[in-house]
Amino acid sequence: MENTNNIEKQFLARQLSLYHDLQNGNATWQDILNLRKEYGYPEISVDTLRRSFQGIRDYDAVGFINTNQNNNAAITTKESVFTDYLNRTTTSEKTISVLPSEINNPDTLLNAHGFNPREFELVSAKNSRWDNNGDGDRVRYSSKITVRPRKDDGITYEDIDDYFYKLTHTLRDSMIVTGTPEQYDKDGEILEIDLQDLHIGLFSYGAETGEDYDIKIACKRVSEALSDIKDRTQGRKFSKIILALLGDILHTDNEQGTTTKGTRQDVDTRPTKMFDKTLDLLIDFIFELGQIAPVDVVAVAGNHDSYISYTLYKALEMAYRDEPNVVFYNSPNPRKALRYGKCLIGFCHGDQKNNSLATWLQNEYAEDWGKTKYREVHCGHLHSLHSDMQNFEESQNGLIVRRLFATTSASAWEHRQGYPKNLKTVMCFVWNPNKGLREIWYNTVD
Ligand SMILES: [Mn+2]
Repeated sequence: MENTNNIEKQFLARQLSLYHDLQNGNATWQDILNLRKEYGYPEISVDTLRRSFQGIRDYDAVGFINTNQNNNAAITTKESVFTDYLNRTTTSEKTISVLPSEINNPDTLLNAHGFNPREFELVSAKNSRWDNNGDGDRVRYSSKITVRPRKDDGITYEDIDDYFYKLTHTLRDSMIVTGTPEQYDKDGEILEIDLQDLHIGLFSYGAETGEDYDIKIACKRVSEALSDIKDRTQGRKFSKIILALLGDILHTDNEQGTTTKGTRQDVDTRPTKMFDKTLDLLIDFIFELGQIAPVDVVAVAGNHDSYISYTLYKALEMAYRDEPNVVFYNSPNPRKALRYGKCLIGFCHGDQKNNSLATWLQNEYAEDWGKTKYREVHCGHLHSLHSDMQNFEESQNGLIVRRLFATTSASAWEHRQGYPKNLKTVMCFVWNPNKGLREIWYNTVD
């Protein structure tokens, strides 16, 4: 008997719930008839049913019917979603539980019905307070809303926030290799790109030296070289890109506008700005390379920037700390080497004693030396061919040493010395791990 009683209570509760839905326009008399049928009650006509509710209607109208009973938990209400494709609207009907103060907030209603407020806007809403059985201060409502997709130009405050957030976080958010880089082939060749002697921060007055140079020009040259390099990689695949940062990327090392050892320089601007612009430039540079293939960044200090370059490289490494396809070789050691198959490439700035340029690699990387057949040392520092070491390229003792060109212009001091004008070029080397060096690219910008 107890059980039968519970079922009857459940029926009565559901019927009452439907009756309230009906008054709110969310149910029909036929829904109530269907419910009666489900519980085994004899069929009656709609008219009879309606009349039978007259008494309930009277009591309910003055609040005598308390629906806030324990067995209301058994009440199930219908949920429905109807989409009108012609008018591009969707009508959702369900029981929601929200704070009474929020019931007129379109975003609250959209969220409660499972629509993203940034994608949909509210066309109409009808909410009938049901009971106080919500969570905490929340109240349950029988809710029916009609929504439509926002137009494309429907910009929200969140969109604006997003836009500015992305401006400063673009690189981190859309990071390089969410999948496989576009031109990656594990059996492909290796592209080495060398940046050295950019001397970002150097100021040169064209009337005095024949050629203007400042931060803007410095960064522009690097960007131009990069787009040239990207053009040349079109249709090709690489297993790896090496970005070698070989020192004197920054022109000065301190607030006094001098090199590390204290030689005064002609500077374009504040050292903080020099640092910021260079960091942005290199973050962008690596980002672009990362679209092509995984990147190894190997970095050494120069004689102009031996301290500040260390912080620059560390900042760069931090920018890519969550990116497993960008690997940094960033120790403070001024000489480093990387081995790929039968190739061993040594990197240094080039300001050490000339007679050690051709010997440090076999001394400091003896094991790698023994395992390789093709060995080179790449360095910068002199910007061009003038030097004690007369040749741009020297081959001796199973090693080729290459002095690389730079993209910087001459300072007033260098111009006065009469040094020859440089070829302004970013040099690239294409390596085959088994066959050694295959190509040298000159990406000349000016
Ligand atoms: Mn140098």
